[in-house]
Formats: sequence, structure tokens, C-alpha cells
Amino acid sequence: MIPGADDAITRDGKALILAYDHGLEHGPVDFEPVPATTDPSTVFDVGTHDAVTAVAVQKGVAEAYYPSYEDDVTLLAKLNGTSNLWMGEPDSAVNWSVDYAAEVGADAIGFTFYGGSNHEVEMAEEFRRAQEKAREHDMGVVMWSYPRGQGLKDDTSPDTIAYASRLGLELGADIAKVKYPGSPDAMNWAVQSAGDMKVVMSGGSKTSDEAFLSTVREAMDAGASGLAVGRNVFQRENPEAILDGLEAVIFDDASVDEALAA
Ligand code: FBP
Repeated sequence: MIPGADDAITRDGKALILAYDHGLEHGPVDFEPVPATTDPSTVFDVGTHDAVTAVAVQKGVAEAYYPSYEDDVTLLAKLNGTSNLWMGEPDSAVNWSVDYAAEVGADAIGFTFYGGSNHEVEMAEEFRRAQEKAREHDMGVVMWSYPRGQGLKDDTSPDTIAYASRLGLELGADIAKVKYPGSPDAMNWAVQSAGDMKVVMSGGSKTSDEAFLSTVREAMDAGASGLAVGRNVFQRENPEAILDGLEAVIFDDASVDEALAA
């Protein structure tokens, strides 16, 4: 972690990253609730909302669509990713170089790291190359830190999520994105485990406005530095409304009731 390296993708030290790499990770099935989101322009439009500090996409989507949004959106290049069609032990292909991501206009890179996978060693070496190259370009580094693999019994237990955030600090991320471990105490343990590095909560599958904002409120109260979210925003008919609420909770310290009224 280098203090300030994430400045381009944070506001007041907090992040609201809109993730839209689901076409690769899960397939177009994630776009079925709101079919217009199959078109990346629809989600880039959402990403122009003031609350969004960066939009995370894969190479092909960035190449084709980011040029139309470069004045209004901060690009986070999701460097690696694997389809749901892959049936092996968790692994993630590096799909573009950091140099090329910088050329396309990215201010930060995102990298999935599956601690505990049989491929952990190779993934750590790939992360090392990407992280050091990102430093050359003054780009922020966000680790999607998702422990998983055949040896891991519970990938969201408090100790596992604390280990996930710690791996981000140890390996040189500026921000670690972790799954919510189920309680404020567990989230606080994950935040403490990361030292001065920022920890943001991962969105997860779509829930109600109240349930989602309550979980984000809990995470923020536990010391999280924001959110990286996909489906809980773009699978809503009115994504701007939930972004208004998230902006209130994350940046204005609003209660859930205040956020629901935002
Ligand atoms: P969501 O908020 O929709 O959960 O997105 C966050 C994210 O990390 C995406 O960047 C990624 O596509 C997806 O979750 C991967 O989820 P998983 O590996 O758990 O299926």
C-alpha cells in the first residue's frame, strides 16, 4: 500500500466502485433482470452518477466503450477474470497488461486473488507483476480478495475474511474488496487486520433497498472504506435511486432511514 495511490478512485478517502465484469464472471444471465444492462453503455451511464468513484470493467468493454465516457467516468481496469464455464480449481486469467490498461486510460487496476486455491502461488506471482507495474504508472491497486478452493470450508467466516483483507495488505494492494462476513464485529476484525490499507465491502446478489443499505451502514460503522458493487445497483430498475442512498450512507454518514429518503 502506498498512501494516496488510490486518490483517483476515492472521494474523501472512500470508494464506491461500480463493478461490471459480470458478463465474463457470470455470463449474460446477470443482465436478465434489466435487459438494457446487456449494453455496456447503459451501465457506463449509471457510472456517471456523482456517487461512483470508479467503474471496473474488463478489457474488451473498456476498449469499446470507455472512450465515450472518459470525461465522466474513472476507469478501473479489472485485469484478470474467468468465466463460469471454467470448472477447475479457482483461477483467473490475466486478460490485459497494466501497460495497455494505462494506455486505454485506467487510473487503477483490479485483480482477483483466490487465496487458498491450488493456484494461489501462480496468482500471487501474477499479482506481484501487476502491482509493481501499476506502481510505475502511479495507478491504484484493488484486490478482489476472495479466499476459495477445495481446501476451504467456509469462504465468508470471520477468520477467512480477516485473512482475505490481510492478504491485500501483505501483497501490496491499496484497497481490498472482501465479502461481508455477516456481522459488524467480523467486518471490524477484517478492517483491523488490514492495518492502514482500505477495506471495501463486496455487493453480492441483489437484496431489498433496506437490507442492502443496512448492510452497507453496518460495514461503514465497522470501519469499511466503502463498497464495490455490481448487481445490487445495475439489477435495479432505478439504479440512480440506490446510488443516491449509497452516497448518503458512504459519504454523508446518513442513517438507513435518511438514505431511504434520499
Ligand atoms: P456484485 O456486487 O454483483 O457481487 O459484484 C462484485 C463482484 O466481485 C464482481 O466484480 C464479480 O463479477 C463478481 O462479484 C464475482 O462474484 P463471484 O466470484 O462470487 O461469483
